[in-house]
Amino acid sequence: MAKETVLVLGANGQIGTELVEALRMEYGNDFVVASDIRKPMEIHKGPFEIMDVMDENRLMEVVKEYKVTQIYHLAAMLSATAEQKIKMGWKLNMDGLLNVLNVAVECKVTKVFWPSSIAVFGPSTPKLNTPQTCYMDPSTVYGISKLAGEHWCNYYFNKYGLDVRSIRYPGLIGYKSVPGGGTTDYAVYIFHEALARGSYDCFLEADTMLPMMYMEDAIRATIELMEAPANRIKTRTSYNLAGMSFTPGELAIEIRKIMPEFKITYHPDIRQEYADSWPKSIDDSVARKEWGWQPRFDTARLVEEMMNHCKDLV
Ligand code: AKB
Repeated sequence: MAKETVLVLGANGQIGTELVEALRMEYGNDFVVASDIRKPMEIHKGPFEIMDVMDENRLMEVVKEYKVTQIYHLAAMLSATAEQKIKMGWKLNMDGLLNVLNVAVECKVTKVFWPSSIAVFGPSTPKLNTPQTCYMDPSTVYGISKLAGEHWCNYYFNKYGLDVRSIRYPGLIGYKSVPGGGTTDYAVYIFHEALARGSYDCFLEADTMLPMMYMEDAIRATIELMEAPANRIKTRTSYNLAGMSFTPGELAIEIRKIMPEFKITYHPDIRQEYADSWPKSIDDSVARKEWGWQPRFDTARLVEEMMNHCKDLV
């Protein structure tokens, strides 16, 4: 196998923290360059570069210096934050992606990964078992940027032959890192609060069903997609991916199986609107068929893992 050098942009974020670790196991510490706009809290076990993805020249410099062959571009503003900072959210999510795609073509990077989201769907999209291809009318800046980004990926594939691959992540839940500025974040905070205080005040209604995934599944899916033979990747916008679906009320019931005294209250805020516009469950049959995707974690197993691991953090 040809030697790969991987660059991860947004390495300090929720996905980046875990992805860098997994990629370093796969490719070796020295062959995975982590980068972010700030130094990480923990010292990375391999190369780290401070970089703003908005700076195309600096990106080009780093790609050339390390002879990067693959880029994972994770730097983005999530749904709730982007609604507060509309222009900045659009600029970071769009210009950042275009910089990465341009540099990848210019420097002959062989593969690019870019995350899309269930936020590409909107109020007119079928809510149950949302198909891979259907009507999409995103109602958040984040969702609009992700839908446009999917089409930019497809454009670069068709026009320049750039091997760009993408997943529409559902809400991601892991214990190694915390999310920031998203709508599905409640499903991470609930575990930390349950263990710290025995209770959680949820910003979504009890019956708000959303598609979710345990981080271990999401990281494995990402690497499996990137390592799949190119001829199996027929979808160059982004793949639907499902793990599980639950409501805050159902999650609380699962937590009570381990912690019977756990209490939950509900005070929905503006994020309820974003959640209400998104699917409740996802049809990922295209990803299963084209590159063999299979989730391993259901809600019960996720709760068990999160309660076990988060208790060491309290
Ligand atoms: C968010 O809530 O904004 C993200 C997402 C669904 O992409 N987790």
